[in-house]
Amino acid sequence: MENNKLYLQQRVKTTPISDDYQITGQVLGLGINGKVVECYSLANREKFALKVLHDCVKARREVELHWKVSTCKHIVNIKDVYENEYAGHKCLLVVMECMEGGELFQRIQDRQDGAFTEREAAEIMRDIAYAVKFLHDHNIAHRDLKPENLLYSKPEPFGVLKLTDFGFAKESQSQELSLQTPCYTPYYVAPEVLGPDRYDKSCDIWSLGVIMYILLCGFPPFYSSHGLAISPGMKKRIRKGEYDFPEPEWHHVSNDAKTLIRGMLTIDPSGRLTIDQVISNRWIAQYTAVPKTPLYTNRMLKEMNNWPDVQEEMTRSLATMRVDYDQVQIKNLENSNNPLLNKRRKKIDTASGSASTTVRDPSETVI
Ligand code: I85
Repeated sequence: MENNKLYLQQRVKTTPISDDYQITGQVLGLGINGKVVECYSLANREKFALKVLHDCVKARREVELHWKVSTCKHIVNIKDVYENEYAGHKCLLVVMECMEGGELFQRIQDRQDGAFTEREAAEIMRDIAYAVKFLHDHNIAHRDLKPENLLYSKPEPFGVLKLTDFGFAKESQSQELSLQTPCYTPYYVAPEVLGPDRYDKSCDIWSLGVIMYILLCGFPPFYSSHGLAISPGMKKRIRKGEYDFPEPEWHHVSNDAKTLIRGMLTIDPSGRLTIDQVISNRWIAQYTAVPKTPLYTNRMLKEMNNWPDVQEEMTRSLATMRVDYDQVQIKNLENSNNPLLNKRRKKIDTASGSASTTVRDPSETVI
């Protein structure tokens, strides 16, 4: 943690951003945490996107985590970060590569020449899964994987698909635990102590499942037919994992694709696929062998004039999921009644600081 802070402080510029960039009034997007506007490098007139955040702990965390993973090909790259006073407020100004191709589903909807195919969907899923693997390998859960955070770097037919917005990203506890609590040997660690890490990451896998479902048919797996966003009935269906693959849209979609979706849309987070299992699934790993079955997706997206509702709904269910999973974690840690862990706790209480409760060789620690 200390190292990360140092890393961020070292690279945040405190000089005025106007020394290096010209900020135009053009708004590219509105996030919950800040506005994204267009700017140009004074050095070479190159266009960039600038995200303006209120300088606070949450904003620092967003920038820190985003910066850490911004070397990934499928994650929007951070170019510079400034800490400037702006309109009387301390702000963090994040200069990013400008994604000029717009949002993923807008691009699919705008498609003119022929139908979007299952193979194309598989390639897109592989790209998103790569970004998620990069994050999870760095012990970071994104927790806000949704269509509007998936952008193309250049307009059709070019561009690379990238993930953005780390406003809800969370570093897994596992690494910190190993640094801060060196008193657990692997034998005494209750599974739920290792649990939180998995729950945060499994939230991303659920989202991947929802995105894959929409890619293959153009509508989400859980949707209230009467058009009202998140009804009690829909919430119940999500909790029970009740969705299907309706005809005619799903008729020609491969069983491999449906099986993969089921693995990601599993209610029990501990039974859900991990990102490594997703990446090695043959529909993803061998996407070039996936049939070029034409899909209903672009037609459905065009006809459905309630895309904002779909987005809003996904935003809300992600919020619910983050809250639910956080509660599960707190509960698990406090209520943990594993006999071995209790014994260990007693031992720590009575002999705190003694050599027997300390892992001397850090390589022994698995968490
Ligand atoms: N470029 N969620 C929706 C945008 N380049 N956008 C959002 N959180 C972020 C906006 C609201 C994502 O962190 C967002 C964030 C960062 C970006 C971002 C980053 C880099 C862009 C909130 C564009 C763009 C640029 C030129 C043209 C076009 C889009 O958004 C378009 F094609 F749409 F015309």
